[in-house]
Amino acid sequence: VRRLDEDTGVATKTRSKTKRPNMYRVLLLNDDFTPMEFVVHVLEAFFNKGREDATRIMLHVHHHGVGECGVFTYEVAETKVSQVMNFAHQHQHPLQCVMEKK
Ligand code: NFA
Repeated sequence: VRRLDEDTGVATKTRSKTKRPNMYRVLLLNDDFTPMEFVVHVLEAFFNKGREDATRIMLHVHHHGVGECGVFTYEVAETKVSQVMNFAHQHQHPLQCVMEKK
């Protein structure tokens, strides 16, 4: 958008301020050891999923190897990944959580 500075008389082309942020998918990866119920709990506790949705996503990961938990801005996605990785490690489960740019 062109803007004219009334004092200096300088016209400048500035960026329109509504810039959409880059978005990141947060993914869970399948493994052979993490209990299904633990994965459902993670989806409920950290991704605000209801029991039905959480179970559907867990089974998708179990059968396809990877599945989406949500889409977030960089900082939020990073926080989710850290929270899940810390929680899984605390419970001695090998569950992996990663993020990827959309
Ligand atoms: N595959 C795991 C099992 O059979 C369950 C699981 C699902 C693990 C989704 C990780 C992610 N116990």
